[in-house]
Amino acid sequence: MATLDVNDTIAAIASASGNAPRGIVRISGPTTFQILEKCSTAPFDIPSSARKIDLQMRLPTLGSIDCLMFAWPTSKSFTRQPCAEIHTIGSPVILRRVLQSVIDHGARLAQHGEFTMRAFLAGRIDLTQAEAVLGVIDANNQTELQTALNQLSGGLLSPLKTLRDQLIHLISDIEAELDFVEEDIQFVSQQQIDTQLDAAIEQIQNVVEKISQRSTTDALPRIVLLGPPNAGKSTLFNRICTDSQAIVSRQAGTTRDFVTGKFKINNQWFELVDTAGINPETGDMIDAASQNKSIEQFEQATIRILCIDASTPLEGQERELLAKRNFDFIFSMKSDLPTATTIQTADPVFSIACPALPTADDELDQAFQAIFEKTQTKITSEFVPTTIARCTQALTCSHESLVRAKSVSTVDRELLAADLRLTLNQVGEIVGVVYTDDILEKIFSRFCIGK
Ligand SMILES: Nc1nc2c(ncn2[C@@H]2O[C@H](COP(=O)(O)OP(=O)(O)O)[C@@H](O)[C@H]2O)c(=O)[nH]1
Ligand SMILES: [Mg+2]
Repeated sequence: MATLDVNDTIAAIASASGNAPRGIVRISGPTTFQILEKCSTAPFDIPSSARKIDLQMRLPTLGSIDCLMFAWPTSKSFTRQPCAEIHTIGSPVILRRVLQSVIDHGARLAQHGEFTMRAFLAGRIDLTQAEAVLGVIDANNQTELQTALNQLSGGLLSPLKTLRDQLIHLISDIEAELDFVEEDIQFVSQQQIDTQLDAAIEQIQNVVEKISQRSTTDALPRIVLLGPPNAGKSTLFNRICTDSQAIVSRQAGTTRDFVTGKFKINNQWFELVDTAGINPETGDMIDAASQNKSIEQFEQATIRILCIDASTPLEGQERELLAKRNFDFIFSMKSDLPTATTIQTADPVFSIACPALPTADDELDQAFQAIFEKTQTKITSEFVPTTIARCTQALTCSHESLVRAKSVSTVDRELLAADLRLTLNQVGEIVGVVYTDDILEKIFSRFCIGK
C-alpha cells in the first residue's frame, strides 16, 4: 500500500502500457525539480508557476532524448507539492529508461494510487473523490463515467460536509453548557436542538435513499420473458442460457413456474427469466399460481420483454398487452415462419427466430445491445460502487445514532452529546475526514501505479 509519508519524491509511468505516440512519467515530491535537473543535459530555471518546458533528458545507455516537461512547482498542483510530468515518445523502453533515470537521481517508485493518495492527504480531494477517480478509470460505459465524473466534481456529498460543520457547532454548544451546568447557563435552546436534529436526520435519510437505490440493483439485472403460451419463450430461453433448460412443448401452458439462467452481454452477466404464459382465461389452481409467479417476475424485472408469436394472427389478449405499453422490448417470435401479423407499437420490436437463421442471429445481437444499454440507464446511481460499499454501514449507523440523540435530547444532555459525537465520527468517515489505514489500504490499493 502507498505509504503515508509524503516527504520523499515519487515517480511512475502514468500512461497506459504499450506503444503510443506519447507516454508520460509523473513525479511528485519536494525534490522533483532538483532530480529532474540532474537528469537533464542542461540546467534549467525552476519556474515559479505552472509551465511547459522543453527538456533534453539523459537516459541510461540510450543517450539523450527530447522531452516536454509540464511543471507544477507550487502547492497549486494536484498533490499540493512540486510535481511534474515528462511527456515523450510512448515507447515502453524509453519510458522505463526515463523512470530509471529519475529513480537513479533520488526518486522512489510510486506505489498503487500514491499520487491520488497524496492529493487526498493534502486535502486536495476527499475520499469520495478519490473513489471517483477510480470510478473514472474503471468506467465501462458512458453512464458509469458520468456517475464517476459527477462524484468527482464533489457536489453530491457537500450537504454532508455542511451537516458535519453544523454538528460540530451543536456539539460544542451542548458540551459548553455541560461545563457550566452549575451556573445554569443556556447556550442552545431545546427548540434549536430539535430543529437541527430533524434537519440532520432528513439529510442523512436522503443520502441513504440515494445509496440504497443502487444496492437493491446490486444483484444481476433481470431480463424477463413474458407473453402468451406457445410464443416460443422457453425455446429462446434455452438458446440463450445453454446451462439451464426450460421445457419446450407444442402444448400451451407447459412452463408453469419460472426458470432462471445466466448469460453475458459485453462481458457483463445478466439473469434471464422464462415465465409461464400470461393467460387470464384459465382458472385452475396450478395455473392461477403460475400466473401470479409471472406477474411477480414482471414486477421485479429490470427489463421486460413481451414475446408474441408472429406466425399466428394477433389475439385480443396480445393486442391488450401491446396497448398497455409497459414492456421495454417486443420480440416478434418465430420469424422463420411466414408472418401472419405485423406488430404495430411504438416500443422497439425485434424479429427473433429460434432455429438459428443467420439473419435472425443478427437481430438477436441487436436486441442484446439494446437490452444492455437500457439496463445501464436503469441501474445508474449517483455514487460509484466503491463509495457505496464503504459508506452504507456508516450511513445506517449515523442515522441510528441521530434518531437516538433525538430521543434522549430532552432527558439527558450527556447522552445527547455522546450520540452526536458518534454521528460526527460516522459522517466524518463518509466524507473521508475520519479514516483508518484499513480504509485507505482498501481504496488506494485498487488504483494502478502512476495514478
Ligand atoms: N418455427 C419455429 N418454431 C418455434 C420457434 N420458437 C419456438 N417454436 C415452437 O413453438 C412451440 C412453443 O414453444 P415454447 O418455447 O414452448 O413456447 P412458450 O410457451 O412461449 O415457452 C414449440 O413447438 C417450439 O418448438 C421459432 O423460432 N420458430
Ligand atoms: Mg414455456
